[in-house]
Amino acid sequence: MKPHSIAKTLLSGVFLTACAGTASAISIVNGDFEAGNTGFSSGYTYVSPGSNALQPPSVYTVDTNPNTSHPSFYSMGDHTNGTGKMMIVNGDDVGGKTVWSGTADTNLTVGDIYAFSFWVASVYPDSPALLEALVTLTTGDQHLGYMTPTSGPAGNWTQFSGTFTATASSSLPTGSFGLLNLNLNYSGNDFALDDIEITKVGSLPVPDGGMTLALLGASLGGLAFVRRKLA
Ligand SMILES: [Ca+2]
Ligand SMILES: [Ca+2]
Repeated sequence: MKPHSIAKTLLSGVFLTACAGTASAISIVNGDFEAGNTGFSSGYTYVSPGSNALQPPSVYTVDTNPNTSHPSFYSMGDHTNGTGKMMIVNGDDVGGKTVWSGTADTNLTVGDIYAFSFWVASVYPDSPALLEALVTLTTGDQHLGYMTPTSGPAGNWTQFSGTFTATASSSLPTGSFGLLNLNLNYSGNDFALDDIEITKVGSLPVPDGGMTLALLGASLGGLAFVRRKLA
């Protein structure tokens, strides 16, 4: 692990401990897809749901059952309540396209720590997708992690969650979030997304004397120690 990574881990751990109990949800615009094909953008081509609509690769729809739009896709419900809508994607075999990108509907607060999360399910047994989550702040794209859904059985939803600290200036307060698919297989590579959310999980301590400052001092001291040891 690089010194920088160790330092970030140490700081996050201290801050989260100092601010336990502050978790709260912030909505991603249409993150549950119940409003249909609106409130987000995609580099893929939208198709209306219907027989064989979800082929060839690089297309998506928003609907209640993947099997409605591809005869080989699972018959399954969404994650929200089992009968709602989800984004259903036939993964592209050419790289570089954003599968989904969207924004929070509430301003982020600089210094707060957030978890970006989404649910994903494979809708075909072969070659599950490899999704990369990014948050874009004024400082640029920040990698949040990778997620591969378990292939089958139908409706096997799994959740990704990655944390970041809002360090950008207020010029992009809501941040923006993106999902890429790094699996470029033509066959298989089909998946559904649902319930994309952002949750505040902690914050930088407010300097108020006493315990908070003591924790901050301890964390910075630890950081300096790690950097010295690994320099
Ligand atoms: Ca849904
Ligand atoms: Ca496919």
